[in-house]
Amino acid sequence: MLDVRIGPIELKNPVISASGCYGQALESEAFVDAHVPGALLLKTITLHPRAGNPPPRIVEVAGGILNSIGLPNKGIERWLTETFPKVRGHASKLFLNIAGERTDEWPKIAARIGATPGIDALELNISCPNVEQGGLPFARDPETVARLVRVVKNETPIPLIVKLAPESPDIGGIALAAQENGATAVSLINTIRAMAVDWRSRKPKLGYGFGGLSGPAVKPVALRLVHEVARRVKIPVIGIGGIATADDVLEFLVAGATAVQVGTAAFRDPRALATIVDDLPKLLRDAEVAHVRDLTGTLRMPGAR
Ligand code: RRO
Repeated sequence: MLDVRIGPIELKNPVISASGCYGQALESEAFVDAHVPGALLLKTITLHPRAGNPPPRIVEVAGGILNSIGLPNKGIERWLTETFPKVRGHASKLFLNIAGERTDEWPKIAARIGATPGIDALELNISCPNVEQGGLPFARDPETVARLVRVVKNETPIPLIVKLAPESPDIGGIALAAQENGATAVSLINTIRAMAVDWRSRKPKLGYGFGGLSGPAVKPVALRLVHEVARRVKIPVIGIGGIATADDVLEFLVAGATAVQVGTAAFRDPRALATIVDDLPKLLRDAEVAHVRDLTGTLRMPGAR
């Protein structure tokens, strides 16, 4: 009733943890067993170790949170040798989110991962700033994304999911560039650039100054973009953005997603992933839907738009 396919990957259910919201290993295991989601997707790993951004890294705003974490991590070498052995085999499927700061870092990370058994997909975090282009995100330009997917694909046989940024001028064009260069799927949306201000101190509330908005506030934006992208590409679309209930999951599927990621909801309710997975079968039964896949892309749009 719940199993879905993302290219060659079979997921037992369409619910995946969103990058940054479960951990870089099994940090959230006390709340949600890593086998519960269809796949466990971990927080971004870069080529070199990074300290991350100054605190505060997260602030609450109406309808969600802002974050500016800044990719703190030990780098791919230490993640593979120290962390991965503790995670391997503990999840139904394991997806790793990766990012480079310059174009040549991406294939280096991919080459280090190679064909490592136990990593089922790589999610390319193209929202990250490209230091070679003055900090503009890789996600801005279809040619840059096309090249990135090609060079990563040259180094690893692991399926690639390209995580799209909501602010790309032509998100459908970026998705097509990913598809045409061998991506297995696209996921969207990453957070929306935003800020919170403390007027008394005249300071931004985040240590970095600005960050990314996520949570219920972004859900309508994400639904619209999932719908737009799903109409442009043939590869599976993974919906992300403010999903907090099983109803939210099914809305994204109807809009065109094959699977979804749940992130910010876990900060409010650490058991959210498990509750959502548990609630799906009853919603489907009540609506007499035999299988989640029967819902994907079934949105009836008024007229031709
Ligand atoms: O680490 C972060 O600050 C961060 C990343 Br890499 C991302 O892709 N999205 C986000 O909201 N925060």
